[in-house]
Amino acid sequence: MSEPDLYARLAASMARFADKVAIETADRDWTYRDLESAAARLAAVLRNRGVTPGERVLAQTDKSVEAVVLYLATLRLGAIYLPLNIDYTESELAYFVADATPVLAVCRNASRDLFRRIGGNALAIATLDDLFADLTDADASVFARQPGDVAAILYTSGTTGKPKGAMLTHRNLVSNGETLIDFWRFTPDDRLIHALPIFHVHGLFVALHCAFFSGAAVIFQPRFDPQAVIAAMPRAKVLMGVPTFYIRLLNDPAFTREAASAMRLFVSGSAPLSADIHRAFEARTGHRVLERYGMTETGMITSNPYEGARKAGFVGPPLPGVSVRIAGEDGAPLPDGEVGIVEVNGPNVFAGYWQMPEKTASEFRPGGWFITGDMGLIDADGYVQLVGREKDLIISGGLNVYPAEVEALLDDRDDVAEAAVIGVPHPDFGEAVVAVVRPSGRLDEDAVRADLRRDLAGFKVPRRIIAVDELPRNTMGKIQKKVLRERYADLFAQD
Ligand code: MLC
Ligand code: AMP
Repeated sequence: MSEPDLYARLAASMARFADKVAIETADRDWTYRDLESAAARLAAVLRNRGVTPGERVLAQTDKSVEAVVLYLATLRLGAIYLPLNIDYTESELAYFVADATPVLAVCRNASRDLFRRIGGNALAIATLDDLFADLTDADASVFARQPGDVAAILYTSGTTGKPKGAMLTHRNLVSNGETLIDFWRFTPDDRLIHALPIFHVHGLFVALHCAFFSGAAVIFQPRFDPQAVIAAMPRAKVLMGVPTFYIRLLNDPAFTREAASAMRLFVSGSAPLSADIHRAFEARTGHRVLERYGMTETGMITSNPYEGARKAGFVGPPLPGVSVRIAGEDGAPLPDGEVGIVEVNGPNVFAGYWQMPEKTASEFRPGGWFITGDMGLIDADGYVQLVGREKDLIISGGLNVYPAEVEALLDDRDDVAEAAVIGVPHPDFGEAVVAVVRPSGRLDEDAVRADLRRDLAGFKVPRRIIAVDELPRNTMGKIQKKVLRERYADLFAQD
């Protein structure tokens, strides 16, 4: 059989498991037939609103099954899905709209005017309610795509410059999904607790595709609430989360060995799971969290084994079909055990950044090796251990913050002479964003944070803004962030 496109792969599951529950919410159950039928009819509505194959459909919506149907309907039309964090502000959104030139923005009712301002005449605007109110019996036929065609664009920020739209192809998403359902032993009997946002790789592709490709059921929760997750566990089998989920579960006394006894698998990723949390989780529940490593540009790269040693502090060997090597700054591969930059190759690696051929070229080595910017080593057992990042990136609660973006806004202010934004250890978020600034006048920390919040999504706003007389510099005059990270390492330390 030829390689299916993503919609064909999903449609095969939706047909095969038609009578099974695909998604369970507090209000109703959706069978796979319900999903397929809604996607087919919503696709007709999208087509009437001007969506054609290859065009971008922007989605900035609350988490709902209707939003999942929008994703499926977009794929059915052969269009490109472009999900965005609900927390993004007007200036952030203006960039994405200008860069990706979507034909349709699906947004919250409260954001209509905003999208009208930034979108101009070429952008159609609708809420999910608008679109669903237009559903009729008419459906749109499936537009088949080639494996190398783009299915989705997900924006990731950059160390310098503007966010980049990672183009994920049908092959990327189908191959990674197939690999994961085999590797993590998904079956139609599984039930996955879904408490992640659906605008990132983790909640949208890893979690939903594992369930949908295997005909499993999703227990769909609007956001991560430890009590709701614990309440769902007796009838669930799998949880996928960022480390903050596991930290918060352990902080809840209701999370006991009994509460977790029906579960077969806890997966963690998107940020480092500390060895301490891994061990505390095992001591509490008897389960060893299965940590895996991935990236927007590559999908999932490595995973600890389902059977076999799940090593605390390691992200496991490369997934089947995925190749990983450790390289020096010059791209020369390093022997096992040596620390270098992690490079990845395989059918999971993205097609490049949307309309940025030069940026794309600079992040690949010859032969298709993608430079992740993560630092790591491969041990004698073939397991990857991540030891840090070469890229100047902060990961807070599984969400990425690039210091340059925050520093640029701070540097623009009259009351700030210069600023350095760093990540420091945080007991809940893993890392927290902190700004260390040299003021050029009176500086009111709360006012600065409030101003930043107007331009930045909440998770990017520094938790603390610390005024200092002088920022430490090396002999080249460059700010020494390492010194600052050490100085403020205990800022959020728990007693
Ligand atoms: C929310 N806030 C955060 C935050 N999330 N601040 C720092 N870091 C975060 N991660 C801010 C909000 O803006 C708000 O600020 C305040 O905290 C409370 O918001 P909230 O919505 O109540 O927060 P909460 O529900 O507690 O969310 C925390 C969280 C959530 C950890 C549950 O962020 C989450 O679900 N994270 C998962 C992200 C994810 O899916 N990452 C995968 C990326 S894919 P204010 O000021 O507005 O009040 C990837 C590849 C891979 O990395 O390998 O998977
Ligand atoms: P994103 O750009 O949101 O896709 O984030 C990808 C980055 O998240 C990777 O480059 C890593 O730095 C980080 N990451 C993902 N999974 C893990 C993990 N298990 N351990 C450590 N870092 C991780």
